Amino acid sequence: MSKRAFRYFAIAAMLVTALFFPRLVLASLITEIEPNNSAAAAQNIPNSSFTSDFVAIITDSTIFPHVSIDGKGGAGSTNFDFYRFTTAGSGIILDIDNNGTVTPTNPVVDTEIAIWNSTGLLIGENDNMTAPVDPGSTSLANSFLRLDGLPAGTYTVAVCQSPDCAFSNGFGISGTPLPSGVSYLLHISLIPEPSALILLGAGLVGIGIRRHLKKR
Ligand SMILES: [Ca+2]
Ligand SMILES: [Ca+2]
Ligand SMILES: [Ca+2]
Ligand SMILES: [Ca+2]
Repeated sequence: MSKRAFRYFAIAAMLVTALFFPRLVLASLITEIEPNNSAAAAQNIPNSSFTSDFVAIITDSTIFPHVSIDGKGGAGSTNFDFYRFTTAGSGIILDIDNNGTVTPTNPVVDTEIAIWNSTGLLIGENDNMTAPVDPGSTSLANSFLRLDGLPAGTYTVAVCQSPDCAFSNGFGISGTPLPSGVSYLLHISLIPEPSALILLGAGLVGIGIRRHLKKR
């Protein structure tokens, strides 16, 4: 193959990949770092990793800053996955997606998730999302949780294998971790304060008016 032909081939391959495997072009993808098996060892997700880039499988991705974590199951009876992040906003969305490949060794990821505030108070948990299946998932067994009206602060999230997980105050968790061979995407979205959304809307309207006036 000539150099030029190879270049065209490489570009075509990239376009096909971007078209059919959108998970590979997630705007902000973080790889899970083990061990993260307890709240004390939670993986810190820095604010700098949240973006507002468009991602089709994330709710209102251009409005809500979001990050995606490429997580994996593993060996061990206490191998839960904990993540921690800080928000100045008023709401949080936690969205588990199958990580693209559903195979015999990576079947539907039947997760359970939980979230605690900075004092260890359990403020939410979910096993299965309610229908319809949200974008990025192929099964209702993927977890999805939206919480609104939260104070700014630091929050801790855990991922566990359904159906025998139990969560409790004080970052308590028991049950079965996700097994080896399973991979998942955890999208975390931060919903801004309503006042910030109004400002954002006003800004967009302003840009629209400026463009309109320029055209005239
Ligand atoms: Ca893991
Ligand atoms: Ca872990
Ligand atoms: Ca999803
Ligand atoms: Ca589930």
